[in-house]
Parts: sequence; structure tokens; C-alpha cells
Amino acid sequence: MQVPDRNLNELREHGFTIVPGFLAPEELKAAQEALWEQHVHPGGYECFGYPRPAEYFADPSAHQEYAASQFAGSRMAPWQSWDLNRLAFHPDLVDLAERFLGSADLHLYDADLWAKYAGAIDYEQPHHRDFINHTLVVPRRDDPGRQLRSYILLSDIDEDDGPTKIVPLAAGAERPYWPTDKLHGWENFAGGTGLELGAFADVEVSVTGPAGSLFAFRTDILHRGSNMTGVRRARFVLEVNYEVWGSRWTGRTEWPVHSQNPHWTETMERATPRERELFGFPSVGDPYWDDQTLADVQCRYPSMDMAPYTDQASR
Ligand SMILES: O=C(O)CCC(=O)C(=O)O
Repeated sequence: MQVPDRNLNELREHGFTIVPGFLAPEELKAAQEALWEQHVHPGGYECFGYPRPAEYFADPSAHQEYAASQFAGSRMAPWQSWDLNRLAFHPDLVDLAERFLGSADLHLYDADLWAKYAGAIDYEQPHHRDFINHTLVVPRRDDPGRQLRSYILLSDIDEDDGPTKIVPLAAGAERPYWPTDKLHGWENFAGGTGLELGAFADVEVSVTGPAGSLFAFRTDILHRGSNMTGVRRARFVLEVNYEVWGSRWTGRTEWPVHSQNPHWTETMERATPRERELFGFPSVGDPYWDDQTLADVQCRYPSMDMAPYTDQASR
């Protein structure tokens, strides 16, 4: 669904918004089924789906990898299915990013799936702001909305499923971007904010909602991951980050590094020229396109429809 203006206003004023029913039921169902898919590709390249919750909880000791760290269930795109990959550039997410960032020249600068299983590890985090690993510097206070973070919830999340805890912008505004004292260890998580555990307990908002909801937030907002307190609960989110192309000091990933993943080829082949551009693929009309590049890119992406680029190159 198109994100209503009132959610966009919330994002601007409070630093976050939650949009229930963002995904259509069939999009959600296809993405949920795809979470468990596994593929072994020619050459032995394996794409692992996640264990279904019933499978995981039947024997957590068989899935020790999820106990290694809070982030052990995080997997960067491209993933094992088009039904997941396409959500990273869902038209209504791109539309929200364009409206929030005020530009159509968008860079999809990171996309990850993140699975958490109750009891695997303590998922609690200190409060932090995410710009710490999305920029080399800090957001401008007079123009902070230069990056948009989002989670598409692929499972229902209630209070017992380790919801993200958000501190509305006004409540956290007085806290400095950067601590003045040197912090160590866990206190230094995500750059450290010097905040005592339990701070903001009276104003924090839990990001709960049915699967298919969208949670969008800014990189300058204080928040934290919380532990999963329910029994046999599993939480799945698809995380996507957008910014406007341009700044040399922001971002998180270089897509060419991931372009040998077999699902990259399919993703590029099935995406539209506009969707490919979000990853940095040359636009229709870019001087990059000529007879040689058209032919060689077609070899790299055999099922890609090159006509939009060809028409331009032959003008
Ligand atoms: O998983 C969550 O709910 C939030 C995680 C988070 O804030 C982080 O890892 O930076």
C-alpha cells in the first residue's frame, strides 16, 4: 500500500513510523515461504534458508550458529528468492523513500534479512543511533533526514518477540550524538551514547505489529533492540536502507562485491531499469551504453531485456 502522508509526517516529526498492512497478503505469504528455501547451485554455491521455527525449537542445539552473536541471523541481499529480493525495491517503499528524501535519485545502500530465535542469545542492546555505521561523520542537525532505514516485518511482532524500542525524537533530542567520555565494551555498542540501561522506559515505543507491517525510521533516532521474552518465538525482518546518491561519506555496502551470488543475476534480470538504478546499475541513457557494453552485459545477464538501453544507444 502507498504509505499515507500522515506516516511521512510522523517520520519527519517523531523520527519513525509504523505502517500496518504495508505488504499485500500474497506478497507477504510468498516472502514468508521463501525464508525457508535452500538452493545448491552449479559449482556448489549454497544459499541457506532459515530453519522454520518448529524445526529450530525441536532442537536448538542443532542450530548453534544463531547463538554466536545477535547478528548471526543477519544475511545480506541478494537472498534465495525473487519473492524476497523484490521487497527491497517494493514500489511503495521506493515511493516513501522518494518522498522522505526529496529526490528520485535513490541509492539502495544496504539490504539484510534478520532472523532471531528466542533463547539463542540475549538480543538486548543499549540505546544507540544507527548513523554510527551508515556514515563516516554525523548527520547535520539542521538536515538530518538524508538516509531512510526500514524494516518490513515478515513475522508478527508483539511485546514478547523482541520488538525494537524507539525513543521519539523530541524525547531523545537532548542527548548528544557522541558521548564525551570514552566508553568501553558493551557500553560502546554502536559508538556508545553513554545512556544508562532503562533510560527512556516511560517514553519508549515498541515496534509491534502484524507481519507485513513497515517500520521506517531515521538514522538520528535513539532506539535499541530488545530481548525475546516469549517462549519458542522467532522474529524475521527484512531491512532496507535508502539514501540519495551523492555523499562520499555515507553508505554500507558495495553491490559489485555481492554480484557473484547466483541470485544477483536473477534479481538484475527481473528488475526494471529504474529498479536496477537503485543499486547503481547504469541508467537508460547513460553514456556507458554502446554496442560493446550492450553485447557484453547481455552475456553477463542472459535474460535481461536490453531493449531500453539499446534504443538509447542507437539514437
Ligand atoms: O533488531 C532490532 O530490533 C534493532 C536492532 C538495532 O537497533 C541494531 O542492531 O542497530
